[in-house]
Amino acid sequence: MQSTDGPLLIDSDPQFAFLKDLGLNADNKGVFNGSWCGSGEIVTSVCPFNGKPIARVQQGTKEEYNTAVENSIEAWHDWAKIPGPKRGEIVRQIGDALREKKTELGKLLSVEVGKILPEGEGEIQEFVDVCDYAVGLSRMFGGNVFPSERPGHALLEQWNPIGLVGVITAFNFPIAVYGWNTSLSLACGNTVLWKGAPSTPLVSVAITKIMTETLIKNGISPAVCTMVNGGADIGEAMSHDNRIPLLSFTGSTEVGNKVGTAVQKRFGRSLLELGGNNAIIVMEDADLDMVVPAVLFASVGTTGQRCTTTRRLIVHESVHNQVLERLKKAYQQVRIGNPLEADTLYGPMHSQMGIDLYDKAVADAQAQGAKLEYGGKRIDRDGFYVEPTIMSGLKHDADIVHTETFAPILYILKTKSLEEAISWNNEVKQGLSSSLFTQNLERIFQWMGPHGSDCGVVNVNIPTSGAEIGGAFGGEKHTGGGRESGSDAWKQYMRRSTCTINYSKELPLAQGIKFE
Ligand code: UN1
Repeated sequence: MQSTDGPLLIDSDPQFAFLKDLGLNADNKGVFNGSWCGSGEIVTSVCPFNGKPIARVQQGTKEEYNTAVENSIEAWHDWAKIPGPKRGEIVRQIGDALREKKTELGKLLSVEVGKILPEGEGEIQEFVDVCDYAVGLSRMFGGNVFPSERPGHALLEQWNPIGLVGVITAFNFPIAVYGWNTSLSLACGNTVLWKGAPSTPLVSVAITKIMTETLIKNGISPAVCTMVNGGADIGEAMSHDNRIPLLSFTGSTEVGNKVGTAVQKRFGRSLLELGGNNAIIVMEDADLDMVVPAVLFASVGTTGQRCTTTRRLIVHESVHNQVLERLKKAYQQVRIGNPLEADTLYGPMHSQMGIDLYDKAVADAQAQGAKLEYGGKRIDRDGFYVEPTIMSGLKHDADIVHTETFAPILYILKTKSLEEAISWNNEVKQGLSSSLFTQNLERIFQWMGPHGSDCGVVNVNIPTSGAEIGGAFGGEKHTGGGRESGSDAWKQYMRRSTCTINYSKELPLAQGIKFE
């Protein structure tokens, strides 16, 4: 059980002393709106691997939120004037500051989110990588020049910053998702207001300290990166706030639907990164030595709490039993433990809520005809631990198979053909990530093409999770349609000005219209 009473780990447990090097204390102000404040509700961050309180954070009030918006917009006027490559230089320094603290920040993710160390550090690396990308981008976001149909005219486009970008992140990837939104926003000339999940307030405070220290060192208003800890009230205020032209939201489809509707109602822009129900398809010609570790990483990694986690494993009937047996053996070898310990591969779930969702899904699946192949129970130890779980025997269209449960549960399904497997891949409401394991070239191109996977991320011979930052990340249908990170995702953080300039002494009209 979790507890908010008792001594705070930051003061009482030497394992947690490193948090002070990240500028964290027993009691922290949870708002940065140009200066540190926070006079709202006090929340206690709870450590997922022992259920004990780490430190306290005081959230923001509506007034403090309002000041954050005002100050960040004021800071925007100067920030947007700075040439792109100079803004890129600041982003480069932010990347360096993160590199320096990679170990400590990775550990912070272990103690507050529950990630194992390599995955915690991987998340910091994702932010660092996207900073590098944004540095290059700051010299490259170019517009087109088109041939004008009129003599003495130039037709071109210029990309301009849009202003204040709101970023709402989920508990499971607070640093990477904030990172890819923020580094792109900054390079593009926007300022940022961040609201993290209420259960990861220490991450928000520590990262904002690094961001604002770098800004101050360069003589830039730190209100370029504002942050408000708060609950649904702050999130709702952001979605209705006309002063936030773009809102990036990562979280559930249900909440994302509300956010998207509210933002659309005011003709704002939203970037939605919502639920996934990702499948790996294994054909009979797949290299099973690659399939097993890939499925293991994608289903058990991050304790099943990535939006890209594999939840459905669709295996050709001729190799189904072999894959299942090998996978069960691999699951047996997963070292479960304290995520801070170097050889742990599988840590706790983030919170009690995750455990409740897990219990319910295991029971529902069994009621719908599932056979428990592996796991299925809570683990009797301190913290929020459940067994990684495999279930077979369900129909491809069973309710539970079509439900995203944010927990380490894998449903294995038996298929007769690639066509059938693709139709099952596509029949769920979500459309984030998907993978096909095959050696057959024809199948690979079928999978990538118009009658293949309908997801935003379409992989071959790699897991569904663990995307690189270079491509655009996001998904279709109930996943929300947003694309963040690489490729041309930056365009969403800017407004396009189509500019027609007449440098002649005549006034010809387009389409040859005479208006005399
Ligand atoms: C998320 O789970 O919210 O592809 C993001 C991945 C990571 C991002 C996950 N690069 O798994």
